[in-house]
Amino acid sequence: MPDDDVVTKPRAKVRPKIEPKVDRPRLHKVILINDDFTPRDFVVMVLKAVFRTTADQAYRIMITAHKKGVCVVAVYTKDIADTKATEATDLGKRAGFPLMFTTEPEE
Ligand code: TYC
Repeated sequence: MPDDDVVTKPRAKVRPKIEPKVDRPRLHKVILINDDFTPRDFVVMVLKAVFRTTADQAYRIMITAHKKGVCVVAVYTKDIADTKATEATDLGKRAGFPLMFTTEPEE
């Protein structure tokens, strides 16, 4: 049979891919809490300054917290989330407002 002459190159063995066993750090949400005293413009200013949002994003986050009571601002590693929440809360405190940011781990 002429086909007997055909030499098939052996295929390289496919090695199973070994996934590195590195757990990605858990992310933490920064949450904005509504209150009755902090002016809307002040909340927007803090969101832009600390979380680097656009004016539009800041307004949407502020108005969501205003209407629903809370709003997730962003997610970061724990250290950064805690630092930003403290920084933002302190800006309110220094201006005499009860503005409050908290953090919680993502599921
Ligand atoms: N509720 C505030 C007001 O009516 C505005 C506000 C919005 C304050 C969101 C805090 O997280 C907040 N002046």
